[in-house]
Amino acid sequence: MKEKVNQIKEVAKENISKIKDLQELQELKVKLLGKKSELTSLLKGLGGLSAEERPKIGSLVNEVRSEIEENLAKAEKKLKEKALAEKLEKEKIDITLPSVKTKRGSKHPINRVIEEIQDLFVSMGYDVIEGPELETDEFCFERLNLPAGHPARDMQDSFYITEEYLLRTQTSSVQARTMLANEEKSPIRMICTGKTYRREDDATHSHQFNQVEGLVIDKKELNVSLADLKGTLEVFVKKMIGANSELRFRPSYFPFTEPSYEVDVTCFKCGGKGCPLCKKTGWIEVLGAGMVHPNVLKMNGYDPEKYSGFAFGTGIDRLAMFKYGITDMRYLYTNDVRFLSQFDRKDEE
Ligand code: 2NM
Repeated sequence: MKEKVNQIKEVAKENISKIKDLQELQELKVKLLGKKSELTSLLKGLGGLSAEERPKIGSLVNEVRSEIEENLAKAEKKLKEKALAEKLEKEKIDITLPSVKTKRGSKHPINRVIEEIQDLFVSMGYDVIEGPELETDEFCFERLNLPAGHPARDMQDSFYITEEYLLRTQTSSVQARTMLANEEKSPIRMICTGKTYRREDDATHSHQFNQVEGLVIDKKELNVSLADLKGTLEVFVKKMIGANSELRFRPSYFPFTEPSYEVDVTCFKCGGKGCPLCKKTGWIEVLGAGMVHPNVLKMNGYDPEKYSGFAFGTGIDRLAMFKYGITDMRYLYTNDVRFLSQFDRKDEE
């Protein structure tokens, strides 16, 4: 009997060492340890043995059984490791292989300039505020001191959608909204950048363009003055156009400011000596500005006796053209990839 058990053990060992895959292992496990296995029938037959032999053979069978179980487990572990190693080898990725180049988009020059302007004014404590492009007559004209019939309304022919709604002709509608919405009538320091629309029909103007307009309002005793306006615009122009730029204020007219100015900057092409770009004047007009008209303050809930402020505005498209030396405005709108790809992200990486 003892020999029989040891023989089972040896045969099992031999068979386990020959297993090639997990399927075979499963089959062998059933054959060696299952209900119909030799070991199980030996255990079942223990009753026929003498009282002396029974425990000896019983414990031997159990010993062999656990030895077989252990060997099977070892074999299973080995097979699994082998399968994993094979899988890893088969699915190996060659990380030294050159990748397929993907084309990336680039930031549009207008958006670059917009972000630069926003960053600059945020650094001076301004809020950046957005507003709707589809505007009401009320905010686009009425509240900016351009009542119905005002001749200045003819200065820009607008895209009316209905009698009341139009595409905003200027971002100052957002200034009006900001003043009116400020219930505490607290000081304001804000800019608005965005698309504006005018019914232009000549070759040098687009019907859609981008503006930035700024507004500063504070208590009268704080005396927001023309000097503050000039200082602010100087910072703006030196950053956007050139550190050596000088400013020149020429009296002008806007319905929403009084006094009003057109602001020139030293020609960045000739440095002020005179060239075709500045039409030999040495100056290029870049901004409009002025002190906020008392009517505008009043109409938007600010008492002109208690508050004063300045405002300014300029076209972003023209600034982008100056900055990048773009000679034809249409490049900004026709989205030719050969043009756009020149504004890659080198300086942002
Ligand atoms: C300009 C020129 C001068 C301007 C005025 C205002 C408001 F609503 F606050 F009064 N916003 N923007 C303004 C003034 C804009 O653009 C050429």
